[in-house]
Amino acid sequence: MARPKIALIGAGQIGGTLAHLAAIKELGDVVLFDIAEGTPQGKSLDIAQSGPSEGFDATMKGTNDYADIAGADVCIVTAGVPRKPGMSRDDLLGINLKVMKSVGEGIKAHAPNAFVICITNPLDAMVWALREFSGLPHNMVVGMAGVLDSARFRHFLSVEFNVSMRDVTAFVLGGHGDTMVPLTRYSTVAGIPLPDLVAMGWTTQEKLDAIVQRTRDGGAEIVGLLKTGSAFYAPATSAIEMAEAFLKDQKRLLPCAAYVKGAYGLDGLYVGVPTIIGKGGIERIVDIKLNAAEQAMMDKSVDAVKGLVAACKGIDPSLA
Ligand code: A3D
Repeated sequence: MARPKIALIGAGQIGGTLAHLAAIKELGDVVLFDIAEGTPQGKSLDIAQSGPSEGFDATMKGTNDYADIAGADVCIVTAGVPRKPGMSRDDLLGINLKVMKSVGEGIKAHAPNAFVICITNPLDAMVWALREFSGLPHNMVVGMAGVLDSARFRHFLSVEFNVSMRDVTAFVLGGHGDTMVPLTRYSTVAGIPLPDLVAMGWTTQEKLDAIVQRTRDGGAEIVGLLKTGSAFYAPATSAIEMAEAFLKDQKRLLPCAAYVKGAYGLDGLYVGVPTIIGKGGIERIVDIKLNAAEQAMMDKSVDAVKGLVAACKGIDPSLA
């Protein structure tokens, strides 16, 4: 049986890390695409040469030609520019929208049956635009943000409680921006919800509020430290988790930027919601009942995403 084919569109910080992880986990043969000549070829060769030590069987190919992604089972898109200190994700909209157009057309022409995971920011608007440009079914195009935002939340919580990260579950919904919605009621330590842990004296409401805010600012904190780019290790592992769920039909319940029509009262918008990922792509959207405060946060987040989608339509009339 042929190995799955994984096409990585963008061979920058996240793209290179994705390629290395995909190889180490033997998820399939990897094609690394970028418009920068030499970068995908050099990174592919370097990663292939880690094979003897790691002991993986996967081929690595670097390319500047979309024809090489032909027949890919999964495409993970990181093409574009990341933010620098002082920039918001939304500042990237104009330049990355043009990139989504060329990437969407490349996928449409060469890998129309792929499960496509978008990482490029501003995430919720870019995954929407990528879907429009590629014309793929909505259930096969998804954005990575919630897995990362939840992982950041889980990490901070595990440090606060001094428990293993494996026992902390957390949900962050809504758009991938300052208005994201960490759901404390649905976040637990081994099933014990965070509000109960506050009542049990494990932490205080003030500390929990500070962790929620740090999660919202999680990307900016790293941008501020790195100064020359944004986070890439955890974003790559998050997308690999999603790709694996698809390739292995794991039916994982993961928060992702999915196309929501009906659930959450939405009428066709990409936004972070709990999803089931299996061989059918996004197989189900889980419509959690939100309380009034959570719904208000979700509404604010949805409005921010709608504003970005409207801005895309303003820039590129073919999207209107
Ligand atoms: P970077 O290391 O700059 O890599 C981007 C790559 O895209 C570069 O190698 C470029 O040459 C390439 N590129 C530019 N235009 C094109 C094009 N038209 N076709 C193909 N390749 C192109 O950035 P990065 O890997 O650090 O980040 C990539 C993207 O992910 C950025 O937009 C970030 O803002 C975003 N990001 C999102 C998250 C989320 O959680 C959603 C987290 C971190 C970064």
